[in-house]
Amino acid sequence: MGAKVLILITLVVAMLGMVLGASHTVGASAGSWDLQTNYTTWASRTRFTIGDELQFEYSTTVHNVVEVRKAGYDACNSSSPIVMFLTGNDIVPLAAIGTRYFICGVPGHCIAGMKVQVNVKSKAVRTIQRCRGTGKRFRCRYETVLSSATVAGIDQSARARLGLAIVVTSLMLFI
Ligand SMILES: [Cu+2]
Repeated sequence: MGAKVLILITLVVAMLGMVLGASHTVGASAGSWDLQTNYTTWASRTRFTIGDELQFEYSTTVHNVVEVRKAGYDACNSSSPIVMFLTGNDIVPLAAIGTRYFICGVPGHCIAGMKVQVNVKSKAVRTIQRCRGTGKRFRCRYETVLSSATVAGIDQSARARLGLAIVVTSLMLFI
């Protein structure tokens, strides 16, 4: 009875881990939403998929976040914003495929580099091959993972939990 409840909980946690996306703190880990970080570099090192979220962390006395269209992004013009964020700890869900554009609306900051564009991709599933062994004996198996799993720490742990759930489920079949 108790063991089955535990197994059920493990499975639910694993599934939640798969459904929930990753949270990307803009500029992390070397920076944040500031005048020093290179966001082109940051975005190129991060894979954004549907269900993820961006987190902008900054001092409200110094910066803000304005979501704009491409023209506003290119021209550093925040006069026709899609949304303005002002809390200093803004969570932006990435709910659809496509490119999103964010700039700092404080005069001079966007031109100085406080602008980031994020390309949101579908949560494609792919298969990876995993081998382990010593000497001439190698065992390989194929594993299906979400494409974001190689980048996001959250998804890494979700995959670990899923793996655990599969092991636990297999054990249950033998009991
Ligand atoms: Cu700013």
